Amino acid sequence: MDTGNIETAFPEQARARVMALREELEHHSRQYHVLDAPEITDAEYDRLFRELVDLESAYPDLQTADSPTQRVGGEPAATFTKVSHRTSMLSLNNAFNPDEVRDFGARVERAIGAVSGYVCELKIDGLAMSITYSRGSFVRAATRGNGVEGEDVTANVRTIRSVPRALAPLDGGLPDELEVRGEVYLPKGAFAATNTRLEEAGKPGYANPRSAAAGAVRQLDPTVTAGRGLQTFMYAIDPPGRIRSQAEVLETLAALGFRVNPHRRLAGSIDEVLAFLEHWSERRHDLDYDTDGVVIKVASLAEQAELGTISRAPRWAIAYKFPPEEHETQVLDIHVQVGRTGAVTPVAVLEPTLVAGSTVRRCTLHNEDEVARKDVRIGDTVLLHKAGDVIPEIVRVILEKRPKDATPWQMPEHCPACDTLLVREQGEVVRRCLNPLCPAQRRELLIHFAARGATNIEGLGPAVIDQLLDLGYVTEPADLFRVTAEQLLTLEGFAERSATKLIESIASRRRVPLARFINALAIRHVGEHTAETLAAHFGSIDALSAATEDDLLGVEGIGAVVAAHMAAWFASAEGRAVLEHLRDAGVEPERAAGGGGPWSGQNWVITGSLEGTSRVDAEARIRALGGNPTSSVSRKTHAVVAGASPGSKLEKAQRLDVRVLDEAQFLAELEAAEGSP
Ligand code: 3BD
Repeated sequence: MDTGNIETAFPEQARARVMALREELEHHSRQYHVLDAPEITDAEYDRLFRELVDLESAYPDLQTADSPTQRVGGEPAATFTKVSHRTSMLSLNNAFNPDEVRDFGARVERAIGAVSGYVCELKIDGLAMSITYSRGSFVRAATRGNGVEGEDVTANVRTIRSVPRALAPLDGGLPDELEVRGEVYLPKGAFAATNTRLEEAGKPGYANPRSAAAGAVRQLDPTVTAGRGLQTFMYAIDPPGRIRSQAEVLETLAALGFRVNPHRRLAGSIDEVLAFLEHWSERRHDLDYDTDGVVIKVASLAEQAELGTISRAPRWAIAYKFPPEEHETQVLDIHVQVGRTGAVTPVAVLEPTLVAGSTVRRCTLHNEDEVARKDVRIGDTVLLHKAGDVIPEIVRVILEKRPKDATPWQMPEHCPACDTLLVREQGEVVRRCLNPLCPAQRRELLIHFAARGATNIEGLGPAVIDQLLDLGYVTEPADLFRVTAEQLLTLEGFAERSATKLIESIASRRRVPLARFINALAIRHVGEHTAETLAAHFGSIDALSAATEDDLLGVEGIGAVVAAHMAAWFASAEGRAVLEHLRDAGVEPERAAGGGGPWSGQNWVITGSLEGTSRVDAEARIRALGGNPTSSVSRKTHAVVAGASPGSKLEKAQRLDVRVLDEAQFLAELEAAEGSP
């Protein structure tokens, strides 16, 4: 329904729509702010929000204090300690077009007369954060939450490299307590990498960089946060001391050691502001982070104070929202694609269209539930956008343009490649082809095997693999090592020299690092990261294939699902055949450095102080034997060494029934192991 209809609608209808919109917005706001699990795009949310704003202004009688339009932000979630902000974090009014920006300028000038200038800042689509320094040292970080109360995420924010632990000295000194505010975000590249990693581990990826950033900030384990690559831009400081303008705020933040966005402009007039908006509407996709608009602030702090705030939004600032980068296109077909682990994914084939700087031809529909939820049909016209400017996504179907004969799409019951009945396991959203001989899986497996991150065979991409498969030269990874130059010459695009070159390149990959070899096997849930862990732990493919499910569970970072899949793969006839054939073809993964040794796979914890040796030395000796010195006690701990005044780790070891040694026993075992062959 658009506002054009609403103006002629009866108030009863308007009331019903307002109620429905409020309920819907309430729901999506919670999904977004509290659960980090948005179900609709930001653009869609904005559209609903806007519709409600328009309705409420058309029918002021329908306004209520508890409407989402009167409140911004979500309730903080329960898992982190709550903290009250010293002064509440304000929200921003939005402008959705240049006229509304002009209106803002007019309001400001009506209130205070001439304005000395505006500062334009890119609006980073991240998470608003407050960081407190006490006598120049980082002491606390809190999310914005509902603006009054947020969550204490100190331990996680401490891991972000661009957040200084100690402030740089400032001319004129620093107040004892200083608060800075800004945005924590995930660069587009780090967003893509996070999703790849999650998906490798069989977990769903994040919908966009913003929710990925929220996910990283709200991890219970700070080491996970540290590995995600969060970044920051700061824009506010409190108290401002002798600072007199927003431009100086940004300069001071940079001088203190914070990251400040370089793309800003001091505009003397609203026309200059509009020029900045126009410039960045077009160029925003070139940036390595998502920006959803521009924040325009009256530059002078004195003028800001004069303008004041109304219902927690400053009258001296406004957020201009870029028009959503959405394009209409047509769904030409819906294919189903079989992945290397048999997962079957519906993919929309689209009329090629330019979105956020590149042409989109295909777009994943994830799974059958998702297709049903959006009710995407072949022939439909859809609205397309890109999450994080990276991942194309169908926002919704434009129902008015649906062909009359379009029918709901249905997932095939059988594998499109081998006709095997597809299986949807309990609790899973995907259907899988479980036929290990499925040609589509085999193709994906071979492509994966030769790809970067796996054996990395230069010159052996999908096009060559497809031909090798078609001609019957290969069916499994080991066959790649037996392909001859004569065979290659029968392929399209090969001559004497290129054939020899590829043969050499394949031969050179008979020896690859163990981690890449493990990754190349394409075992479900085992990606690059897990493969590294396993290689470091077991040191050789023989040790790994001999490991029981329990052994695997004992490896730090390996969970029950991965352990079960690994064990099943190595026990299966197909898995064993793949390995044996590779061995017969002369493939020999390189032993991982540091792997092997008599203590291979053992996690050791040292607690308390040692007298006869230093902790660093003791840990080095554990490592030399193949063991892992770790810091926390769990059921996966092999043994705990209790030195003097051991503390809570000893208690935990006793509680979990983990073996405890004193220093003398430990040294005796060390020496015995070091003496063993
Ligand atoms: C940015 C308020 C003021 C200090 C209030 C003027 C609403 C998120 O890059 N300046 C920026 C950015 C955000 C800002 C202010 N300047 N407020 C700003 C901001 N360059 N994103 N925000 N915020 C921060 C918010 N967040 C979650 C829910 C509701 N509102």
